Amino acid sequence: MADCLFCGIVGGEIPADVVYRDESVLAFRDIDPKAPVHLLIIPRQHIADVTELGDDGGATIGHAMTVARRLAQENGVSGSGFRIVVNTGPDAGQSVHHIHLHLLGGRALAWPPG
Ligand code: DGP
Repeated sequence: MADCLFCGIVGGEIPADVVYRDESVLAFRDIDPKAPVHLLIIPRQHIADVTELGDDGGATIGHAMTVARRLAQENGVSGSGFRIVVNTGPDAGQSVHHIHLHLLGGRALAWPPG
């Protein structure tokens, strides 16, 4: 989608530190990390947020979750623990309207989040 930052990363027009890619998802390091490990996992397809997920959207997100599990292992946080966050809409502070999983780990994470 035009004017979508993460579509620009998918298309290669915007540089990113990509750590994983396959036919349906891409994962890259967050530009403003909130934890020692802070990765974003996104579908290649433009979906704005969870409210825009279609009936078949669960498969894409399920796959993204599997990729997150693998990246948690590869980044050494699988045993210590990690958090997967999907901010949705204004009250959650979503700033990029292309659905993404945050994978956060490498430090103790407070609960509840702010
Ligand atoms: P959210 O607030 O949930 O929509 O998260 C958006 C995240 O995207 C935020 O943690 C910062 C990250 N981000 C914003 N712009 C860029 C960028 O150009 N490159 C990368 N790698 N991350 C970005």
